[in-house]
Amino acid sequence: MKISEEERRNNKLNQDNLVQALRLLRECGYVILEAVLPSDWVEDMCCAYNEEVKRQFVVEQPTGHGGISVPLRMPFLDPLAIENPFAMQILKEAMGDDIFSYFPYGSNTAWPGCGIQHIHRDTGHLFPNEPYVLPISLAVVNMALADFTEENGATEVWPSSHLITDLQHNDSTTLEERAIQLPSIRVIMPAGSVVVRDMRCWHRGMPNQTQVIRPMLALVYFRRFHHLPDDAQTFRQTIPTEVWEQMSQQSQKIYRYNQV
Ligand SMILES: O=C(O)CCC(=O)C(=O)O
Repeated sequence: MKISEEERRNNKLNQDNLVQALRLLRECGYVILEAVLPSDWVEDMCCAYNEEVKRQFVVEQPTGHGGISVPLRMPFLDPLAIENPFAMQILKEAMGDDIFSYFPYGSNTAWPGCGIQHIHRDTGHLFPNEPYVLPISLAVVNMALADFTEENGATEVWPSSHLITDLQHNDSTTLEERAIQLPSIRVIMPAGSVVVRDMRCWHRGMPNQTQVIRPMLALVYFRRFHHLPDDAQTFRQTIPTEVWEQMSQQSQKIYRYNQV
């Protein structure tokens, strides 16, 4: 989706685009907001990300798909990243005002020379034994810190695959086998694009045939149910008080389950 200059300036989708974004998320399983982040912001974030990658991989860089958890400092804590206004607008409408997330958040990097990832989804259905598809409850917000092209490994996704249940396939049939007859697309997009994706959507990382890494931030948001996820402890990191005090009210609400 392309948004207008006015929406970009106001950091807010207009009503028509919000409706369209919600429809795409519901029906296709993802929505791509093209180049919504300011280019100088993306450049700074990309530099900081590359520095952090160098710091975390001093000896040798990985060769496959993967990423780093980003540190709890600027620019990684910038509101455009941790509470991106377009993503928040869509996700609050889709999953309610009480969405929450955990620190640290992650990233997906297609390293130079990486191969094809297996087709997977980041989460299954909430009630896998029922023949119903429930509304979205887990979403990932991806931010492209570089242009995503066929050459550098733009992600491949299967539109509407989040609506496919598994009842016919409780045997050992893999998603690879199930996907053979289904159409897929590559997420070709300019740097600064924001993708909101239902985590049930089938996808895979693709080969990066260039010499530079293809970086993408990945922030996960949960619908608030009546209790916390059982494994919450494994994902949480303590937030230093000085970081917490610099966060907006909205961020503090979103990250309220982290210890400070
Ligand atoms: O890096 C990519 O393009 C996709 C990787 C991904 O989504 C994953 O590992 O779950």
